[in-house]
Amino acid sequence: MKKTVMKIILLETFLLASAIEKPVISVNTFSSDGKILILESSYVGTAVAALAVSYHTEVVCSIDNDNFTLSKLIAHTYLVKTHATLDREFVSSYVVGVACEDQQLRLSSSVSLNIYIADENDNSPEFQQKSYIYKVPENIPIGTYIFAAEANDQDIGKNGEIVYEIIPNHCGFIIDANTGEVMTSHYHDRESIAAVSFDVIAKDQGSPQRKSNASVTVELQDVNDNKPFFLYPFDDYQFLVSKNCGIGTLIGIVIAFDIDEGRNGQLTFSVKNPDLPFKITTSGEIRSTGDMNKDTRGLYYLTIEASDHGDYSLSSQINVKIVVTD
Ligand SMILES: *[C@@H]1O[C@H](CO)[C@@H](O)[C@H](O)[C@H]1NC(C)=O
Ligand SMILES: *[C@@H]1O[C@H](CO)[C@@H](O)[C@H](O)[C@H]1NC(C)=O
Ligand SMILES: [Ca+2]
Ligand SMILES: [Ca+2]
Ligand SMILES: [Ca+2]
Ligand SMILES: [Ca+2]
Repeated sequence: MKKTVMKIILLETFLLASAIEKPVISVNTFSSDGKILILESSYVGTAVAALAVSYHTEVVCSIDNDNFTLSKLIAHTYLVKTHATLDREFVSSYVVGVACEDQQLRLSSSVSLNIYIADENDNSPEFQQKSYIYKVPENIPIGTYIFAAEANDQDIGKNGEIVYEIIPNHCGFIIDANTGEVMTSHYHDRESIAAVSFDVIAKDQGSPQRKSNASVTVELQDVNDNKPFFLYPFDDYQFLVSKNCGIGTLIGIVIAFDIDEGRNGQLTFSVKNPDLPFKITTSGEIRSTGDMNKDTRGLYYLTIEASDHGDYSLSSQINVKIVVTD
């Protein structure tokens, strides 16, 4: 009698043990390497993995991340689908738990899914500034560094790899395609063009390619690189002055010009023959400083100089004759 009872108990234990297996969840990732990778632009409802669940009676499965849902495809098979739009630049991977519980036996199993969001080229490079203004002296050596245009792209890999260029490419500046460093490639003469404008373009290497631009203006600062020149009169010009004219009489005017800017273009005139009875005013008027009635020479050779006010002053001279008439 005792023996039989033991036997029955053993048999029941054995039966229960085989029935009391937990649900078994196996994951199909749709990829050969077992990794779950989904493009960030995938529409809501895209399946990312399938789960095969084995169980004995009835099972209820749940997912612990509201960016994904679980939907039953057929008996024993569930699909994990996206339930939100994804943005790799915001969240690049998720760890999602799925648990399945056998409803009668109250036994559950769970799996953890690592879902990686694959990058798409959905961001353009962005410049830190939309426009740049720099001032540089004119005629600086070719190859002088001006500034580095810097753009950032939120994407990764080729999608975020930036190559720079300048448009138009013959504006006298070049850009390092990789670093964005802008340098001069010509001499820039302020007297020809006072400011040079161009665009810098940043292109990513994604497909399709995305790009953006920023405008650059380089203003050329004046350097005193031009001598004054005389517009009037020409060299050896002959002015006439009557003997009867008094001190301070206007004998003639000279006109000179300097194409530089500011002090570099402002002029002062002087007579280089201090012993002669003539002077020149700031406005270029040659006037007598002596009484021409007492003149005995009849003819004077005058050297007139125009000098600019640059730090290293430049000057030009002309020679004129003054003939004293009766
Ligand atoms: C769902 O995704 C959003 C970003 O798209 C994130 O802020 C949120 O934390 C995610 N939810 C969970 C439970 O991970
Ligand atoms: C720069 O961008 C503006 C608009 O953002 C566009 O109008 C212009 O044509 C672009 N310039 C170049 C050279 O691509
Ligand atoms: Ca992206
Ligand atoms: Ca990009
Ligand atoms: Ca100049
Ligand atoms: Ca000058």
